Amino acid sequence: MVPTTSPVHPVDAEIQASIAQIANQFAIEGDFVAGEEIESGHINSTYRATFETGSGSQQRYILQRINEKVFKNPVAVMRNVECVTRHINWKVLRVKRDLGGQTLSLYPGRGGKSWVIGPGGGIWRCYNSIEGCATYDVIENTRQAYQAARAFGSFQDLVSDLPPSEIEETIPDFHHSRRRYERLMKVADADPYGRAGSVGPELEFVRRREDDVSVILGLLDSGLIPWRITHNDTKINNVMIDTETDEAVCVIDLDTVMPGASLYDFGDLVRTATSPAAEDEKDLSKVIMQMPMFEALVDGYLDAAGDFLNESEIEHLAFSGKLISLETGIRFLTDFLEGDNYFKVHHEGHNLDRCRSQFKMVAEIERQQEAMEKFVRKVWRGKR
Ligand code: GN1
Ligand code: MG
Repeated sequence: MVPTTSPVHPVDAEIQASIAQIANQFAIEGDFVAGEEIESGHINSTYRATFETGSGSQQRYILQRINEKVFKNPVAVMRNVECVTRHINWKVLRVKRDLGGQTLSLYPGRGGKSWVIGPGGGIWRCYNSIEGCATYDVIENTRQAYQAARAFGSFQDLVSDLPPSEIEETIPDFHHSRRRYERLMKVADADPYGRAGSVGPELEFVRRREDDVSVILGLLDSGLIPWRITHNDTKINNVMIDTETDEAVCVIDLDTVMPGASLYDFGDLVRTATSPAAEDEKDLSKVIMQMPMFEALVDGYLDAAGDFLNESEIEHLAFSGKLISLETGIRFLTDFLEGDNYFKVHHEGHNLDRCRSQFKMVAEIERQQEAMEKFVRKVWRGKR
């Protein structure tokens, strides 16, 4: 069976010492006890540090190193994250009056910033650890799907009144699927690692769907759907879920919060939450778009975001799952052809495995798109 929650690993003495050294630069109380690695995400490196206070109680913290190959301006990323976490904390307290929930907060670092420089260089930050929760790489039931989608819908609502001028575009054209398409075709022609010969069917799969990559961009350009502040990386392991109640407690990974389309966020949920298989599953018969999971996503998302989405956004919810699966597959394939520079890989051909499972998801959605759209219309009518 596919393990569902993201794994946590012990680390050796040298890494323990580095974690301690970094943690001790943040304004956290007590003494360092232990550190461990949290294996989650393809970009940043994440550790958890446990501290003991004078009274003997233990407190955990999340330390994260920003990947500077991906985020060329990590200080701008930190400015965005500061702005978003402060705004959410403010809004949850003052507007929503929801004092019981857990939200992400940054701890101040030595030197007056919200980040510090680690022993080997690099920008590190420290967050509170959201307790009693786990992140899931594969979702277990429809309640989790409903909860996750509602949490991301609420997140879009929470950041909806952030002034766009406060948020920098930390990765330009992040969801510009047309440019992602063009870059793939260019690298396939140049073929710097001699790998293009092995991916003919995958390239053909993408070419046949060329028109799809311009659909959401066209809606944005024509004003049919609005630019919003969006999360942009709503894969299912970017929401903390209470391990007892399955309630979604807190949205994490705020590095790509930028202006975008609401559909990017919903689409990535469809890509990652409707299949019982891992993102890199090699047995493609296991990669399936499960209708009950999709239905739970629609219910959860519209319960939180139904009031502010417009008709055109609603009409494209099912399509958004297809587009983001296609776009993510294109990105994995591009990285494979470019020599695996962007996403962390754990074996040869890893990006190609990931690409193939994304394309299987595209095909699954195409097969069921009509039924998916019908379900969305039904829920939408019920809400108006
Ligand atoms: C990366 O960091 P992580 O694993 O949450 C990537 C996303 C992709 C995702 C694919 C900054 O997200 O865009 O959809 O991998 N993040 C960045 O699993 O590129
Ligand atoms: Mg991320």
